[in-house]
Amino acid sequence: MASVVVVGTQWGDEGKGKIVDLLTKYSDYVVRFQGGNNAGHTLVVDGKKYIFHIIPSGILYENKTCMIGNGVIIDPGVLLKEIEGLAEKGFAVTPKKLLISSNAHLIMPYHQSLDRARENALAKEKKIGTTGRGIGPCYMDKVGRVGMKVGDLLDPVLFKDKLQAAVEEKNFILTRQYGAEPVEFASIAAQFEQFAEQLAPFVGNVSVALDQARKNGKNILFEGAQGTHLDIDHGTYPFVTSSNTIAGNACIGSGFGPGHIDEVIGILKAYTTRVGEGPFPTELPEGDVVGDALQQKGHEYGATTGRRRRCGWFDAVVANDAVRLNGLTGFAVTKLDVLSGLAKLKIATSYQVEGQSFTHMPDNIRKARLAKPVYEEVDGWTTELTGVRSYDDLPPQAKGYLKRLEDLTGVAPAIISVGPDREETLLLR
Ligand code: 2SA
Ligand code: GDP
Ligand code: MG
Repeated sequence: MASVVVVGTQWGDEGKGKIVDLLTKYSDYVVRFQGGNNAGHTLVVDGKKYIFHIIPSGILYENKTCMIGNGVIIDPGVLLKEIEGLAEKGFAVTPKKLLISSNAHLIMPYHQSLDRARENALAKEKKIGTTGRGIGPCYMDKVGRVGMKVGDLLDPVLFKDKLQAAVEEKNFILTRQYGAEPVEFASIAAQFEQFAEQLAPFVGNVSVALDQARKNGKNILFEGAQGTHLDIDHGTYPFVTSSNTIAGNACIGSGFGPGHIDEVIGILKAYTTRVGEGPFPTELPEGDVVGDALQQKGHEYGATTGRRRRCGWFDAVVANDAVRLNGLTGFAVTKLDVLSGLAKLKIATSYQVEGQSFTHMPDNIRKARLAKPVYEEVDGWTTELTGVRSYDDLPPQAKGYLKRLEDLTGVAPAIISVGPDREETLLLR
C-alpha cells in the first residue's frame, strides 16, 4: 500500500467511495484533499448503504484515522450532521478518528446564496449545473484571499472581524447585482459560534500528522472527489468544479510532498456518465434505448442532488487524458455488471472536430462541444456478473472488453467491481 491516491478518471461518480472503502482495509489513514459537500460517495457494506459528502469514505473501519485536508472546503453544518448520522448508526466519530485541517476553508451561507444567484442569472446554454452547495463562491474567496478558515472559528475576535467584512461585501453583491435576499451577520455569527464549539476538538495540522504517519511507516490513502474532466485547470472549463481534482492536488490539498506518493489508482466506470452541464462526446441522450438502460441498471442519479446522470459509451479519449494527467499506475474498473445484456459495446477511440482528429479532449470548449466520437465495436455478454468473484469466471467477452480498455490506455486494471457492495469485487493484484 504505502501512499496511494485514488481519483476519478471521468466526470465523477465512478465509484470512488466504494473503492476507497475497500482499500481502507489496507490503510491506516484516509485523506480527502479537495472539493466539499458537492461530492457524494456511496458505500454499500453488508447490504447497508452509506453516502458521504465530506467525511472520508474510510470512516466505517475501526482503528483508522480519517483526515480532511486544507484543500477541502467545509460546510460545518453538513459535516456535523454527517457525524451525527454516523453516531446514530453506531459509528462514533471521535477526534481520534477524524482530524480536520485548520487551513481548510469554510463554506458560508452567503456562498450558497451566491452559487444559486449566479447560476439563476446565467442563460440556459451557459449554466454550469452546479450542485448549489456554494463550491465556486467559496473557492473564489479562498484565492481572492478573503476566505474564512476552519482555524478562524477558534479565534472569535478574528472570526467576527472577517465575517463583518464578508457579509458587507456579499450583501452588496447579492442585493444589488442579483436582487437576492441579504444574509444576516448576527445569525451567522451565533450559528458559527456553536459550530466552533462542536468542531474545535477535531481541528489540527493535517500536514504534520501525515508526515509523522509516513515516518512511522503507515499506509495513507488519498480520496479524490469529482473526476479528472471536472478539474478547474484540465477539465472542460467552464463546465467544471472549482478545485483541482487530479492526483497532483492530493499533495497540495493535504500538505504531503509529491516525492512520497507511491501509487495512483484511477477509478474507471465501464461506461461514462456526467451530471450537470457541459460537453460529453459519447453521450446517449435521454430516450436512447442503450443510454436509458445504463441509467436505470446503473441507478445513475446524483448522490448529492438526486439529479439524473447523463449516460454514454466508454470513452478511451477521456480515459487516456486521465492516465496522462494523473500518472495512473492502475485502474479500478467499476460497474462492469451494468453492461451485461448488451449485444455490442461501443468504445470511442478518438474524436472528429471540424475535419480534425483529436486523441485528447480539445482545450477549446466550442470544439469540445462539437466533438464526434469515432467508435469501434466489441462483443458484449449476456451473463450477469454480480455473483462473479474471480477474473477467470468472467465471460470471455467481458475479459475481451477489459483487455481492450487496457490496450487502448496502456494501464492494467488492478481491481474490477461487479456490484455496489464491498464484497462484489475482484482483486487482481
Ligand atoms: P459544483 O457544485 O460547483 O462543484 O458544480 C460544478 C460541476 O461539477 C459537477 N459536480 C459533480 N459531478 C459528479 N458528481 C458530483 N457529486 C454528486 C454525486 C453530484 C450530484 O455524487 O452524484 O448529486 O448531483 C459532483 N459534484 C460536482 C456538477 O454537476 C457541475 O457540473
Ligand atoms: P463516487 O462519487 O465516485 O463515489 O460514486 P457515487 O457513489 O456517486 O456513484 C457510484 C454509484 O455506483 C453508487 O451508487 C455505488 O453504490 C454504485 N457502484 C459502485 N461500484 C459499482 C459496481 O461495480 N456495480 C454497480 N452496479 N454499482 C456500483
Ligand atoms: Mg459521486
